[in-house]
Order: sequence, then C-alpha cells, then structure tokens
Amino acid sequence: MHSDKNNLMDIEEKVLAGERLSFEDGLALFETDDLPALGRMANIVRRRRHKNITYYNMNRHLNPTNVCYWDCTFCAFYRKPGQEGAYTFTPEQCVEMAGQAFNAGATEVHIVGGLHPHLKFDYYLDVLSSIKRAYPSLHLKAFTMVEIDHFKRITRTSDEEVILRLREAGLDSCPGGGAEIFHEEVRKQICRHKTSSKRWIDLSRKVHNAGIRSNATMLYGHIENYSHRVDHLIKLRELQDETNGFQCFIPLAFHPKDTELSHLPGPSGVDSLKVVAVSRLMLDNFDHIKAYWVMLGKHLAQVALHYGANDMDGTVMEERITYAAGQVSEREASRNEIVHLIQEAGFQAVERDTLYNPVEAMMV
Ligand code: V47
Repeated sequence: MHSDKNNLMDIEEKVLAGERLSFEDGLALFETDDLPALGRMANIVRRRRHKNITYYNMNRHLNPTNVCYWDCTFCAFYRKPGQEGAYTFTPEQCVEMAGQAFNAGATEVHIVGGLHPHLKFDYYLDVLSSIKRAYPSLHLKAFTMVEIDHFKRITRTSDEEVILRLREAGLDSCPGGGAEIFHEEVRKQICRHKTSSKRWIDLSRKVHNAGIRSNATMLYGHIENYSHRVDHLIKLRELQDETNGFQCFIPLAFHPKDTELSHLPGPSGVDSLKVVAVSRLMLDNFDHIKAYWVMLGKHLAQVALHYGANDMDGTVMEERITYAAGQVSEREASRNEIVHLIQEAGFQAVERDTLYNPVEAMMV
C-alpha cells in the first residue's frame, strides 16, 4: 500500500509535469497533515501563472434586500418579510450607494441579495439600469445563479430571456455565490429549498454561453467532508473545460455566529489554507483563486497568497453577509491597506478591473 508520503510525492510529480489531478489525488491532498508540502505545490502553480503578482480591485458590495423566502441554515443575513431588521433599498438608494463608491474610486459594484417574495423582476432591472445610466463605466457584477433561477420562476420566461434582459439592463458579469457545496447529501441539510447544484451549473453554462463571465465559490467548514469538497471542485473543473467562462474561484470560510449552525466552530486557519491550496491544485483550468480577506481575515489572507491564491478581492466597502454571521472587524479596507497587506506578504500589488485587466494608472 502507498504511504501518505509516497502519495504526496506522486502528486508533486504530476504538479511539476502540469498533469491533471484525480479525485483520489484531491482527497489525498486534503487528508495530509503536511501543510508545507501543500503550500509548496500550490505556490509552484500560482507562480507559474502569476509570478509575483497579486491582484486587487476597487469595489463595493451592495445588497439591495435581505428579505428572503428561503431558510439556508448557514445564513445569518436573511430576514423574513416584516421581521425586525428586514430592509429593501429603493433603486434610487442603490444609485446613491453606487455613486459614493464610484466617487471613492470603485470600478465595480457587486450586487447580491435575498429572494424577496414580492419584488418584481422589473425592480432588479431598474437597480441595474439606474446605476448604469448614472455611472456607465461602473462594472455591474450582479446576481448569482440562485437569483437568476428566482427571476426565471417569477417571470415564467426562459432562462435565456432572463439573462438577455439582465444584460440589456446593464449586467456585466455574475458573482459566484449560491454554489455552497454541490453534493446533494450536504445541500439537503444546509439549504434544502435552494436551487439544486445541477441547476446552478446549468445556469452558469447558459450565462457563459451568452458571453457573460462569472465566478464560482465553495462554502466550506460546516458539515461537509473532504470528498464533498473534491466533488465540488471537480464539477466546477468539468464545466470550466466546457465553457471557460469562470474567471475566479473563491473559497468561502463558514462563519457560524447567529446561524442555525452556530454550534459548529467554523474552519480552522489550517483548514482554510488547505482549501486554498487544494483548490489551486485541482482547478487547473481556473486562472484566479481569491483569498477573500473578509472571510479569511486580513492576516490569514496574506498567508493564503503563499498557498495558491493570487487575488485579494477588493475594498468591499460595506460587507453585510459575513458581518451578520459574526465577522465584526473586517467590513472594508482602503486601497492603501490592501496594497500594504499584499506588499507586506512579499508580492507586487496590481489593481485590476473585474475582468482582470490591469488598471494601469493605479498600478502600485
Ligand atoms: O452565497 C452565506 C456565503 C456567499 C455565510 O464572486 C456565508 O467575486 C460564510 O458569494 N459564512 C456570498 N459564508 C458571498 C460571495 C462572494 C464573496 C466575495 C466575492 C465573490 C465573487 C462572491 O456567502 C453566499 C454564501 O455562499 N455565505 N452565509 C456565512 N455565515
């Protein structure tokens, strides 16, 4: 029988030769305690692709409503209609917030929210088109596959028609949320009413086929096991082989506070670094892996840059989803702070737009 050490040596050979890793390889990578070996391998791939560069962007999160008719057990952000703390911004308020971000140098607004039982599709189109009209150069990275699925249900048109109307209203790309863990065994326990994994993948395919880029995420550190994670990564890799429409993968560290899963501890720092490294190694057809500092914390995000990540996300400006689940100190960062974090970790900071074009004037 192969020992763990032999296994890792075989995998490292594959990594050096640029060969694709298998499901079993992914599992062996998660199972090892040899964190430095994981970091070494992931760093080889990261530096091969991006040398010493770490990207960041100037962005703002905008969550038009927290009202949601679903009840995902990992979420502390949603409120039922009429519940204390429930809110819905008007399109005018959304424009005002986008304007503040634009004036502070943002190139992107990241728009996601709850599935409100009464808002019409026109509301969402209005949010997009009003921001676009006021600030045409702002990139609107808006609505996950879960929201697009909801729009399809409330409009009773085709997926293609929904995507087209969003694009006409100003949608430029889609964020990667709502993927959670694809394996239905886990999904039925943490988000049993939510868009199925098959549907999430199918809608991503349709978005990519319409020429729109999107991101992908994985929520880890709750009830999933290693094989669920590897299954998730391989499903994403398969779709990326087909469409090449994903820009970036973002591992999302579970924050338990005030969720139905608050009895769980959330992932350790070691586990988070493993996820970043294994993602970099398994997702050989993804250009970018994000160390999302909001969920990792700023210091662990710095370390993650040595474990395969090449992007720090951005200024964020007003994060609500992780904040609701107990992330108290990390809601926004200035450009200087992000650049400093990247440089302090030993990398060259490059400001990018949403599509990973360097923003030349701002290169540091
Ligand atoms: O879909 C919800 C997750 C996601 C919790 O595309 C939680 O560039 C941790 O998708 N603890 C939203 N995570 C965030 C997201 C994202 C973030 C940054 C960049 C991009 C991108 C996408 O957050 C949700 C869900 O998977 N989430 N609750 C929680 N308690």
